Amino acid sequence: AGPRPDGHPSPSGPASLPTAAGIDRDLLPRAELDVEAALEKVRPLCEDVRHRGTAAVIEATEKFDGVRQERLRVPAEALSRALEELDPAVRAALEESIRRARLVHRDQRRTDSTVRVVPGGTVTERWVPVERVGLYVPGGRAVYPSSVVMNVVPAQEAGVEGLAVTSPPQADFGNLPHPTILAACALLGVDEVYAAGGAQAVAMFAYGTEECAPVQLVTGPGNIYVAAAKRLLKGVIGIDSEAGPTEIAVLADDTADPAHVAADLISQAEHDVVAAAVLVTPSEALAEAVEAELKTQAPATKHSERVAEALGGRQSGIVLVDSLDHGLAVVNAYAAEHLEIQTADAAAWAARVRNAGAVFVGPYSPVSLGDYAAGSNHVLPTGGCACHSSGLSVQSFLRGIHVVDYSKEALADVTHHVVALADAEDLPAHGDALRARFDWKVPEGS
Ligand code: HSO
Ligand code: ZN
Repeated sequence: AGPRPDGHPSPSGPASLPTAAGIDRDLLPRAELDVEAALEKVRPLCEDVRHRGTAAVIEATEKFDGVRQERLRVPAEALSRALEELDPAVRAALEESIRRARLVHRDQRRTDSTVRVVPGGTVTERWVPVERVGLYVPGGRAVYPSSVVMNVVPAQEAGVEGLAVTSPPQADFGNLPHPTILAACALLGVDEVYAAGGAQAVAMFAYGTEECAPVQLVTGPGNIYVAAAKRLLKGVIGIDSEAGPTEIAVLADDTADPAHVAADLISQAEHDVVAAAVLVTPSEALAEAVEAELKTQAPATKHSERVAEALGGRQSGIVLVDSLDHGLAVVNAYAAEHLEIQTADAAAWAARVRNAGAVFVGPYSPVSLGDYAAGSNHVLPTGGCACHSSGLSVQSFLRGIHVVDYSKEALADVTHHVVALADAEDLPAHGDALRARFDWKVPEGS
């Protein structure tokens, strides 16, 4: 990346970052996505789907995807056919990916817990899955059956009963979603699949149509119109966090293999011209060696143009730091979606990471492993959101409900406190609701 027009230091070359304690997050450049601008475009479309249902989705699909459909629901035969025709090596890989993800996500399940607050007074936390969830799977250039796994497995392990998947129809595949997407659904036992994409698909999930019952939660990444529809309909439905461009940060010292570091940076740059690939290192020798590796590896990769644009963008670069401690402060401030630690004693450094979507420890845990087959989830917070949010998990599909159960005596014992606080808030009827149960007296506190 070249020098920045706003006068901030460029991430390539020695950056004049402040001390480890006070990293200015504005010094760490990021790609920006203008979802707000798309909101006005998707608003009438969502309203139309709300009022006219399937017909509106079909019309929008014809307009935006150039595909004319009779119905949106993918027939069961198409799902089983896609699975039969799936390349056996891809099937085996998907099965292993599902198996590992299940192991990890099953362990995230929560058990109800009851706290006896006082004799006769309990609060139980009950974990209840969302009833019906809609999963958006992008189509077109990005065909990610792995993302079907990463969304469906936690939902299923959480106990979600109604699970519907939607993905844009592809003219090349008989106006159905990409066959690998259909096969992944079939492997996971998801039989409710729709051939719809864009904002109209999110509206279909949110409001329901003749074909598709409304869902309570929509997850999954999509283009800017999908993101805008999710933002617009949030409240009608719950949504997962908005997925921004992929990011990889690597914290490395001179024990790291520059060829591996470069390959990992390129792997995520491959996603998008606005993907971010950042190396943070105190070693000038490593920085130079990685730069040399990038110069040979990047032009040789299949999507070299996309990769070159991503690596050359202002969101990518090499940050030279004074020490690994300084580097740790930088990566914590950056809060990358993916953070690799390629240093001596990598596990100890990883333990000190506070902000990252997921951390990949040591030379044999590259991000690509996590993308497909580590067992971890690859739907992770981007854009710095890792400092307050987590990736997709079983928890994303559960709600914890407090169940309060007090006896007469237990309520009597605390009534004077409730009355005192209600009066302090000038909400005396709140206190009266308790006093009414005790002949309008305030029982003496114990
Ligand atoms: N790295 C992406 C996930 C993905 N990679 C899907 C390949 N396929 C965001 O975590
Ligand atoms: Zn990836």
